[in-house]
Amino acid sequence: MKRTSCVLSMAAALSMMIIPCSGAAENNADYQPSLYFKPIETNESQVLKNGTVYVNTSLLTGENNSFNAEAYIDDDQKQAGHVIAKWKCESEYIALGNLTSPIDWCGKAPYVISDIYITDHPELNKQYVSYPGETYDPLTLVGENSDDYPLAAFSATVDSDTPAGRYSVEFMSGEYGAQCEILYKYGRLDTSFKEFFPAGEYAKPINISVSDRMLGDIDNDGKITGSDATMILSAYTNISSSGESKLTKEQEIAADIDADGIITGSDATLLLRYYTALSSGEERSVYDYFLE
Ligand SMILES: [Ca+2]
Ligand SMILES: [Ca+2]
Repeated sequence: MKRTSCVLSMAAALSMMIIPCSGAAENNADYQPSLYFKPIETNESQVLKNGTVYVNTSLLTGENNSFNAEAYIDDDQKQAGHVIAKWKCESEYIALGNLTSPIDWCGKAPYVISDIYITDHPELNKQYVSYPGETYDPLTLVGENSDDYPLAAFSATVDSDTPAGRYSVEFMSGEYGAQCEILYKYGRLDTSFKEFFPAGEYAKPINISVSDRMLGDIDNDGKITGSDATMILSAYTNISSSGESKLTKEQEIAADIDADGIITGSDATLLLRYYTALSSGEERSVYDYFLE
């Protein structure tokens, strides 16, 4: 913790030295490096096509109710000379833990660096990872790309009593000193810096949909049939006419087949397509089917 605050004040000190940028950054004024997560699915927590994690709480045993995720930096210009990534989960039902250095996780880090600072704050449900640059040069990549290896890995444990709904693990942004920061460096001959504070589309969260049933099984009879698709279609019709789906929250989460946060006709169409495929011998699960 002490070492982390030291790193932060160094970044703050560097930020005061910013002078107008030249070279690579000027030619690509719109460019921004980004941070992203990659969740890893389990039997209980399935990763859908758009990256949303779908958790069926009826499968949670108490022993195995977490999924792992990795945090990455995507920096095509490869000028990052200092990287701080911070993320949090605001729900009391989802606990972040097991923050792990990429060296311990997969044997390699994105950058050649002597110290990676990782700080787990279970009491705040926040995790920090810092790659401090110590010179005017960008950090040296280990692989071809900045995201060949993760910045860090962690776990998210979902309480089996989690109410149905949509949750997220998100990169921190907005408040100086408590946000993600990527500092660009241009080498000894150009000692300027450029600061990025990834947010919005440059720091996408992990969305987590929690329900007590399988995706698409609206009536919770353990299988997907035409009546599930019909229920989605009526919910969509109800929403269009009165704004209310007339489904329970558990059903609403299970009805959002494409996990975009709303129930539309296309959710009904997708589920009907899967049901039709099932009837012709499709063996993949509803999760695997929609991955393609
Ligand atoms: Ca059903
Ligand atoms: Ca939808």
